[in-house]
Amino acid sequence: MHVFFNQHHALHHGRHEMFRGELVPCFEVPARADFVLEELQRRNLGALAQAPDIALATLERVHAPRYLQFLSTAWDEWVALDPKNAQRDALPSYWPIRTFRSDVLPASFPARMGLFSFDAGSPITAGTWTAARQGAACAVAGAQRLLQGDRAAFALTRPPGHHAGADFFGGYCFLNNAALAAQALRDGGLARVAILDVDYHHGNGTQAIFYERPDVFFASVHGDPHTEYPYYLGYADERGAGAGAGFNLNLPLPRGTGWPRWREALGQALQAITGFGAQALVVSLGLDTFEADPISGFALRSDDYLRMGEALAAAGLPTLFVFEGGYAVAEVGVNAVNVLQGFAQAG
Ligand code: SP5
Ligand code: ZN
Repeated sequence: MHVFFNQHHALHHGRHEMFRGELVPCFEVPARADFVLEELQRRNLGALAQAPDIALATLERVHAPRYLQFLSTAWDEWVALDPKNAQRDALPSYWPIRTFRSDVLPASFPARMGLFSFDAGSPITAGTWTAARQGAACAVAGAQRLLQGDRAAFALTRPPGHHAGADFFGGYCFLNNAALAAQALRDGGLARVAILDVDYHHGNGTQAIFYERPDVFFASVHGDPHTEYPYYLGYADERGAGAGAGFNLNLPLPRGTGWPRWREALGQALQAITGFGAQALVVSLGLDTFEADPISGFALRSDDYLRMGEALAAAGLPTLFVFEGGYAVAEVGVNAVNVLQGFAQAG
């Protein structure tokens, strides 16, 4: 299986995120991707391949031009506010919640930062734009492998992507790698594409991007948003809207959920995807369902990820894995590669 590793990922290196009134060290750290790469090499799984740069027009298939414009200049604008900002991460402080306008683009950079984000946990750093763009390039390159007939590919992207919407960042995500890959599969000629999101957190950005579309089915198994981030989306009654009605499936599960119940939900999601008639599958592969994850509440064990890979293989679809969350840093490599190995050995 081809592995597209974002060689620029470490250029995105947030120092702090806001948590309960304090700046705490970021959970989403560069070492995460390095551990996955090391484990791939240890098991001799996957052929490392280089992704070509991604064109702005490809990003615009999913993201709004004014958002991309913001993101591409954000760091320079942040430092222009105060040269001392070069030593600090950029975090938003203001948000245009209901009754405020979002059609006007304020001249103020902090005001625009809030317009294009939904939390204070996703710092922008000097290399965020370069890293995010190259991560997206890896996802799209993986999609191209499937279009060329490969059974599977792995986009080892960082920063993650599934919380990012068409015009907002948040949840450590800036560009929606999985959505860009699904769109590339559509643009490459596949009529029906499915995205299955197995990250602990609901993929609110991906859902929103495809919510009114019948050509990309979105299914997600995640912590119940009544108690879990991102709180404001991911409920079971969200089934899609307009032409997309019926093409969105959320399977929220309570904190403490272990493998047997999780596996049942996966089966339900895969059945819906098969029924939809998907021609290819994009898996938003978060490993924060692991029992030792520091910010999540499920109880999957390392061996369960082998079974997860086998179950995904049984769907019989060309499959692109896109790396998302997973913050038990020392174990994230073993868990991610277990999914890939379970998948590869099943067929
Ligand atoms: C891609 C992804 O997995 N993003 C997740 C973003 C979650 N951000 C909110 C984190 C809340 C931190 N809670 C800390 C609990 C410490 N015990
Ligand atoms: Zn997550």
